[in-house]
Amino acid sequence: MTYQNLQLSQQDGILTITLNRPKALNALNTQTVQELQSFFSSDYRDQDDFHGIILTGAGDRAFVAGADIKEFLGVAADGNGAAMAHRGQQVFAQIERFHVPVIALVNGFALGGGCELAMACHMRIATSAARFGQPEVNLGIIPGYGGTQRLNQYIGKGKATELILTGNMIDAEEAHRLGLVNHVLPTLDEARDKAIELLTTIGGKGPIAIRESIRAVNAYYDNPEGFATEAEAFGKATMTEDFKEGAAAFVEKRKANFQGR
Ligand code: CO8
Repeated sequence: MTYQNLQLSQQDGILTITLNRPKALNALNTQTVQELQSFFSSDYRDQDDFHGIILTGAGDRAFVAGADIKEFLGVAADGNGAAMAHRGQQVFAQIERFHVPVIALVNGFALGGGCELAMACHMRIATSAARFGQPEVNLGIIPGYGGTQRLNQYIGKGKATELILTGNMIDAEEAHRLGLVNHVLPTLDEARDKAIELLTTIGGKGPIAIRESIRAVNAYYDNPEGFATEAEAFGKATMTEDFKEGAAAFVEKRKANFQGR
């Protein structure tokens, strides 16, 4: 399969997948989500000659700045919000369940769907320039790709609720302190080296042990009801005037004026 928005390169058994829409800060449009689905849809592939994946964003500004607001405004307003969230959740679950470790290498913004994508990976390594957040409330909506579920898992309910309700961003050091990020390194090269070091260590272990460890760790957090509630609530929020106002305010680069309807 050839990809439009994903760049794949492989070295020493480590596959790097780069989301490549730097002008839109690598925002996740439908095409990109479909390409991620296509890549991660297989369970166990005997022919794979890689033992770990680094998932990263192109350019020096962002990992992923969220779902592509300009694109999903039209689709979600047609009443497809819940279905869109559900589809994205399934793709992110494929990443979380992938049989080899996937490390998010975060250099810059990981916001909204971007933070959710990083959280679906098995580990996160950030540069000092990384910024994390779930700013959906600024658009009059809520996280839809598992953010309300996985942020709790990493940083606990109190802090997760604060970030989701305020839309505030945190820097890499705070994300590390809270447990959202595994390691923070000053530069992208150092962060990449750390990801390679971890994946190389893991690559020396038994592949079946690694695969089954991933499966068992995930089992502890398996909560389909929470994800279903999120998709339904996301859909509800996309049907509001507040969402139209929030998205218009983003495009017009101004503060939104929400009316609660
Ligand atoms: N979608 C589309 N375009 C984007 C996005 C985005 N999420 N983020 C940035 N861009 C574009 C900007 O529109 C701008 O384009 P242009 O040059 O044509 O005006 C370009 O990228 C550069 O961005 P800025 O000019 O805004 O750069 P700044 O340095 O001023 O600000 C920020 C950087 C802070 C990252 C700012 O761009 C921002 O706030 N972006 C939006 C972040 C956000 O709200 N993300 C959450 C989106 S909602 C979401 O992810 C929901 C997930 C679940 C969806 C489930 C169903 C689809």
